[in-house]
Amino acid sequence: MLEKINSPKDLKKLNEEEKKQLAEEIRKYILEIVSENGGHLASNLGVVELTIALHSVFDVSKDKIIWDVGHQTYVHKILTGRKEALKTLRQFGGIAGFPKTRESETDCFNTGHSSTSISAALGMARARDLKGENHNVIAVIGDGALTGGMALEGLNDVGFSKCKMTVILNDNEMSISPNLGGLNKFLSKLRTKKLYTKSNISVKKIIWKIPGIGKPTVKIIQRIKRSIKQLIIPKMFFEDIGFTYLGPVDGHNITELENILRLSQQVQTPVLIHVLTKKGKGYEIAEKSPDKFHATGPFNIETGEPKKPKSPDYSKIFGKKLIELAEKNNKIVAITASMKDGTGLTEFQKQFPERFFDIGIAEQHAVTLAAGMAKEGLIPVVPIYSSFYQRAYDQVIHDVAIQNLPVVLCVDRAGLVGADGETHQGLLDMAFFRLVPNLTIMAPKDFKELEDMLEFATNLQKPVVIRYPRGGEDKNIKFEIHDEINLGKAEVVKEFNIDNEDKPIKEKVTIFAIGKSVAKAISLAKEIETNSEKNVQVINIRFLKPIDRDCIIKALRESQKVITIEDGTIINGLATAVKEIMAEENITNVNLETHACPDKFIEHGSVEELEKKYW
Ligand SMILES: Cc1ncc(C[n+]2csc(CCOP(=O)(O)OP(=O)(O)O)c2C)c(N)n1
Repeated sequence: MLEKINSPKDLKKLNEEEKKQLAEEIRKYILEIVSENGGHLASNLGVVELTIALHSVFDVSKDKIIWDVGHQTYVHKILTGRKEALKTLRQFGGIAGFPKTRESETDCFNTGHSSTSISAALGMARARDLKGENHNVIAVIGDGALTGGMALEGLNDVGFSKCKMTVILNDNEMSISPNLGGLNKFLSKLRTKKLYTKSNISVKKIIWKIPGIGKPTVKIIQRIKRSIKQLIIPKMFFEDIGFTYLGPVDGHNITELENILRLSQQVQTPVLIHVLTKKGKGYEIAEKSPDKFHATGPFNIETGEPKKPKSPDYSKIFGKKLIELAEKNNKIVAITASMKDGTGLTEFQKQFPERFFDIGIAEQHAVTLAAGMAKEGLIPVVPIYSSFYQRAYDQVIHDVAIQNLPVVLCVDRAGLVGADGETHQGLLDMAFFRLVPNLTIMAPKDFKELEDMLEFATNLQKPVVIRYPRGGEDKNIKFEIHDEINLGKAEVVKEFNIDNEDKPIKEKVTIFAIGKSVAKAISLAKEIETNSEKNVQVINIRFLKPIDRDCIIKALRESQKVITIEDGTIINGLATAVKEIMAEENITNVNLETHACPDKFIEHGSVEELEKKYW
């Protein structure tokens, strides 16, 4: 079947049995590709039938489907002419793991961060109405993404708008880990309802079509249905805020899905279709561990084991050290926005369940929650990926920094992250946090320094950012020097060589580096000294803020050349800080070379490939 499908038009020619067969072939195809390239497996296996049904009923040459987060669009890509290209999934120069408008017109809106689809869809629906057009707009959102504040802001407005649009709630009871919270409790009540079937849908459909009485009759039925629901499910939230709720429907039954989607087309106001799916469907190993197979590196299909053994990474080191600190200090609490495993908090939860809070995909709430806790004397530690901290910027400013509250903001996945591309690169955090008064900003050169910084931060009694990269330490550099952490003090990790007569020194070079770039600076220093007669010192800046001004001025005065290296954007990071000091101190006789990422959104590829291209 898969061979016959080159566009959604081909799909429309298939009968029920053929579509079922296609679904199985697509599963196998995705499994093979993700086991080779890595990627988001379980979420894609869960939406195979839903995607087939959507493309069977709607016409994406005019209808708009917006996929929330967008990590579950591999099936959509296969069905919209990118079957072969999917073999290059997430590779440098290959197809992206998320929807990209530049890749296909059928990717009508870029996503990557959670909970944006409903707002974007409503925007498109309102634009359609103002332009007098007539197509369908559909947002597909998971129960995890529904926990994000933006999704609820969107629902609120859609319900009020009375716009014709559809929200498909893909409910698999999982975020990355099991979905938690009050909304999940509410959904679990809906899940226990009898599933919608073809027969009760078609009766309604027929009534709808009777001229004159169709619509009023359906409205009466809806009202009765609603009041019955009110009896069974106290407060039918979706209907109360302005949606027609349809479902729940079996998300692995293509025919039932198509029926309910066709029915939704007839409703002229907002519809929410509740679709029940299984994350990892069809691959038993992923069905059993959907969290492990949410996003995975290459793995062996037979066993599910990773092809490359996992080595220690910054997130794990962070999690381990936090447990050690929390054992000694019972004020320490940890908050995660639905990223318990990714941020290294799994063991912390086991050890301190009452001091661990998984609050849903809600970074803004996470930070203000932490501020509240800090105000009352706790020491909240909040690890969030760099690109998702973008969500919580105002909360960091308004709730944490202005009140100078002791929240430890741990910026995980800082710098280039690789295969997830533009939306996930952590290149902006130094730049945007540097603007915020009262924040202390640090970055460790290795695991040991992360541990020291975390201990320092939990004792600081001020708001503090610690940023660290994805993955592990630089394999080629082992640091012997670990000076004690002192607020605003840099560390010399390689001194100038002693001047001697056999090898006279022509030029002194200082390299300033921060975070993982310090290891690169050591390699660069060796390279310069091997290939020239220059004498190089390397300074680990440690604190982007407050920056060690005295140390920088001293180095600027004694060097003929200065190099800065940082794993962030060139704007408003370390290079900018050094340039500011040079201007303020009127130091003009130093040659400055900067290494940072350009002022550009950086595509997907391996970290090594991207570093080579951009760093
Ligand atoms: C703002 C933001 N925070 C965190 C993430 C990381 N993330 C990606 S998918 C996901 C879970 C999504 O769950 P759900 O919407 O239910 O989709 P499923 O994978 O279960 O199909 C999370 C937390 C993100 N993409 N965006």
